[in-house]
Amino acid sequence: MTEDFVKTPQVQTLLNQASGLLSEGGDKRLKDITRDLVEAIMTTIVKHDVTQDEFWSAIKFFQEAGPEFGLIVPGVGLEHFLDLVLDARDAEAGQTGGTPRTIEGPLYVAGAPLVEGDVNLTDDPDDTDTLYMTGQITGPDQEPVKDAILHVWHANSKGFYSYFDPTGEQTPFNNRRRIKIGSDGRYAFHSRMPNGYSVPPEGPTDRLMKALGRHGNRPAHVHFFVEAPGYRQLTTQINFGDDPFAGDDFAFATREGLLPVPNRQGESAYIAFDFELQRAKAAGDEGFSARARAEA
Ligand code: MBD
Ligand code: FE
Repeated sequence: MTEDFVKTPQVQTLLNQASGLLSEGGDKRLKDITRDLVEAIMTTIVKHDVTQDEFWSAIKFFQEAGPEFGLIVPGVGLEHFLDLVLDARDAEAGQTGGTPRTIEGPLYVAGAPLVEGDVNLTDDPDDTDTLYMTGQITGPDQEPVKDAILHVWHANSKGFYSYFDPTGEQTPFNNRRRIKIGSDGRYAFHSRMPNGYSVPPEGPTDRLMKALGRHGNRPAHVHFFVEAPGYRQLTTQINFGDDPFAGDDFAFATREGLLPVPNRQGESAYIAFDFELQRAKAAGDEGFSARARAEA
């Protein structure tokens, strides 16, 4: 049997019926996308001679994976792919330049304290070195961006994020802040050094990664949203350039220009990193994607 089987009238009619294309109501765009997605699965089944056992074990995997979908999406490269799509659309529209975007990941929590000045991010005890990060947020002509809000979040020295910590040892906004930036665009914060993240051991993502001959580790990193009136919202992160996983991130978030090497001096480490934003052009450029996010 070849993949042409999917193109037979019997299967094509099944696809049109199942995706609602022959029904009156419903959402036309959802019908079109459902149809092509299901057809792609059918084609994959035929192409690889997928057995009954393989198919049903895949379904069982998805049923168990539910809560870890936010990890599987970056793990299989889909979240980075979305960045590549946005980059390509920007290039087509001539909207380029500035600090590269990179993936948000599933561990942001809305509602972190809004603070000003030289900010401490870490509320909870953590016996490790101190990270000092400083820099400036500018626009395309190097003008300081006024009235920005810099959202920062990162893991603790065990690689765990507050709110999502399986040990339950962190307060809800540990290592999470929204920093209100003044008219000079400058920011400064310090915190306990994060360590790299690993997916939950033996969970669905870990099992998938192992079955693919891969791992579920990320280098130590710090996440950012940058928002400011008149500028395009930026989602990005810096990954520590000297981390063993800097060149082998399971989530594909590391990018050229986003891999600073911390300047380590005894128990302190320093990173200087500037953000350059694009100017907002289209409606909605200033705002966030409609992704569902945790809130505390
Ligand atoms: C993370 O901390 C993260 O940043 C991403 C992208 C995926 C999983 C965990
Ligand atoms: Fe992260």
